Amino acid sequence: MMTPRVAAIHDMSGFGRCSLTVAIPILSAMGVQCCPLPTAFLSTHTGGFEGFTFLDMTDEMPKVAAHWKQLDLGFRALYSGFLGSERQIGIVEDFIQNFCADGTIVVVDPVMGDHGKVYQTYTPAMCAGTAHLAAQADVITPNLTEAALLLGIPYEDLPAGEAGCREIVEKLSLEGRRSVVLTGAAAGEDATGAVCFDAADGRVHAVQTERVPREFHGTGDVFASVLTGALVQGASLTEAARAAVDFVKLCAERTAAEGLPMREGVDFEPLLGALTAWGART
Ligand code: PXL
Repeated sequence: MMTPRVAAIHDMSGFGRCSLTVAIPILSAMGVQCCPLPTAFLSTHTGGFEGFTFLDMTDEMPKVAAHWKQLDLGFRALYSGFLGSERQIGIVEDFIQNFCADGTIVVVDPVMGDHGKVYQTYTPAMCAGTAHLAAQADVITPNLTEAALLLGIPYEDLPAGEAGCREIVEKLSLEGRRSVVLTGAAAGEDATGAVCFDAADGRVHAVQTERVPREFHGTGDVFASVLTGALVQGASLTEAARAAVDFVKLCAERTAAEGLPMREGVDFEPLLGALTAWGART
């Protein structure tokens, strides 16, 4: 079997473990070839660092897409995340149009914010554009902050509890046409994980684990990367969400035990071995 290939449209942040520095090693460990299409190059991510550099790659992206098209490259999944400019919304939409074939899985992580706050570089126009882009996805992976932005309601007004999460994913499913994996979604006290609407069966599934009582940066990127890798390797949405929930939990436990500063992300590198069974072939 050919090694499945994914186009990963995210920023590259040199320090802080997020986006491409997470997606590339995770997909590789899962036996998936990751082809990065960087949206920006930053010295660090924007959560908890002052004075980060930001090189916008908007002008480069259509040229990369055109070369890949000329090479007739095909991708099993298209996976987008943090974008660097408003113009990139249309560029990513064009990319999806151009590279979507039979069986291509389009995963859009509608990266916009966390903990009720919008990220520093995300303008209101970029948030509106992200909702537009997400309409082209087969699967979206918002956290609660992003779910509120996609629904156009204040974060504080999100429906609460497991019943609330179920309501949110159903509302975000575009009448059942799109799968939704809501992250950081607790179905009970001391629990956390994902609540998923699966467009394949029209049902909502809660995929939960015990909560590690601390906040971490970059867990959304770890989660969405494992989810994408598992989907590409043939898992159902619920199986993929289970793999992602379990791996993030493993990372959170290790990072909490080490007392790593939040802005350094989760210490996932020593744990990549837990993912390699996904890529094992006889
Ligand atoms: O983890 C999402 C993310 C990705 N990329 C950059 C970020 C963030 C969140 O802060 O700053 C550059």
